[in-house]
Amino acid sequence: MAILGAKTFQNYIGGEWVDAASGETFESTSPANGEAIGTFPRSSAEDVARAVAAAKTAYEDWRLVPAPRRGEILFRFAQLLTEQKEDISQLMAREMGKVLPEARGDVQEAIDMAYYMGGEGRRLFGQTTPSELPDKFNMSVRQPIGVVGVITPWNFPIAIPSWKILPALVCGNTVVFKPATDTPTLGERFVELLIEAGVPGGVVNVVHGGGGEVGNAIVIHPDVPVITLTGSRETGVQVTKDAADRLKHVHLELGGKNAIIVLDDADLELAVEGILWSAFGTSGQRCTAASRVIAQEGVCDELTSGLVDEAEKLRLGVGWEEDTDVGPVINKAALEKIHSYTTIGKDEGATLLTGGEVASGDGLDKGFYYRPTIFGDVDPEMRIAQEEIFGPTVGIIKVSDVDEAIRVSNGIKYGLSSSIFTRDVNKAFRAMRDLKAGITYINAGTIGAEVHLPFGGVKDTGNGHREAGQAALDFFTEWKSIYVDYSGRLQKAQIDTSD
Ligand code: UN1
Repeated sequence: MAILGAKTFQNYIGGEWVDAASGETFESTSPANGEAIGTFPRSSAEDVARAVAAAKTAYEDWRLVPAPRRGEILFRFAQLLTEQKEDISQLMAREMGKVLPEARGDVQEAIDMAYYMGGEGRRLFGQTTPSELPDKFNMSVRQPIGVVGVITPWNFPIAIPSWKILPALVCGNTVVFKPATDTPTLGERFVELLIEAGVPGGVVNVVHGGGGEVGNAIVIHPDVPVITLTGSRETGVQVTKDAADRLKHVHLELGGKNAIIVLDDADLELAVEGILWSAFGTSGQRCTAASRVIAQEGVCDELTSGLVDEAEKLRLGVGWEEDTDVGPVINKAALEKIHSYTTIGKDEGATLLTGGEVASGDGLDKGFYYRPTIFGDVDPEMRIAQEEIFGPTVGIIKVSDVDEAIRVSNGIKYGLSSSIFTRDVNKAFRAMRDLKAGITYINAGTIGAEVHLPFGGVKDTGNGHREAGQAALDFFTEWKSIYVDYSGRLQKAQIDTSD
């Protein structure tokens, strides 16, 4: 169903739609059925340089626009997104593959963020505090930093750009945005709506193309002091190294290997539901997806059979059909990687309980579909229990008590999301304290973060920064401390006393 036709799109630089300097292009196709979605400029460092120059010029005016006015543009953006929510969700089901209810959630997350950050236009609070000296006034204010390089993934093609671009803008920064090459149409639509909402030319620029060319050119450009990236650990390490010489501010949201703990006293039905949603929602392609289940021995068998029964009922198909539970994975390379982990798991001695194969028949051969996959008898040290698969694969690990459960949950290099199902409030509070992760859920799965709380993880999931919530403001501004001396004489802090 070609509702789009394969349109040709351009970059948006300094308020103008332009082709790549090279004139080269790439295609976006649907992972659901291979249909052509659009043709995009394959940009290079030259295009990035133009975009950065435009953003740098625009910054000098944008930083002086009163923050409440900047916030009002975000409110208009929220309204436009709301009006176009269904249309964009349909596009997302085609270009990215996720099922419609999740696509609507992705857009809703951006609407929520737009309202939240729009409101920040009238807050962006600093502090006032007494001075140690008489007739002196002290305060701290947030200041914008400059041009922000925004590099986003395909799995939340509207929500994640909103987490980065909207706080950057309300704080007074300008943006050079590189959307993922698997979902460029959605990135483009995001920018179109920002323009319609009233963002002036040059304040947001979009440059399409690959990480090696466009992403890297943004990261190393001397006039981009701030980089925010959601991607793989490997890319995060490389970006950190490339940005180090210029001491850039780098925000990273990287991998996860999130676990759901189910204790003997848990509500099993609820746990099964939470695991299915967290493991197979978005075909497992969330940083927050659950790819490990840590089950206490008293419930492990019952939980396992419940999970396998329910997983086998999930319907695979194109995301835009309302009765589809699980859509495709993003591309052929992802499908191959996911399947390679099935082989690895079998070779390591885990028991394949269901799935473990590329799905075919009923038109599924036209896209990239993988059967929801569950491994039993998983050892915490196996590769399938340690490495991020980013697909619909989950391994069940049996443990004897809550201490072992927490130890196993923490026994990975990542630390994004975590979860425990228990009716024992003491154990729940221990988990809240001891799970080494940026997010902990009690009696819910590992996915479903809300925009007004900090989002991110510990250990190899990031570098200490958070996005969303008030934490986002800390990344997209610099603090300035201001001292106003109205005594009319030179007063020396730490040296003069007030008597
Ligand atoms: C991601 O996969 O990088 O909490 C983001 C969640 C969503 C966002 C996931 N709100 O699962």
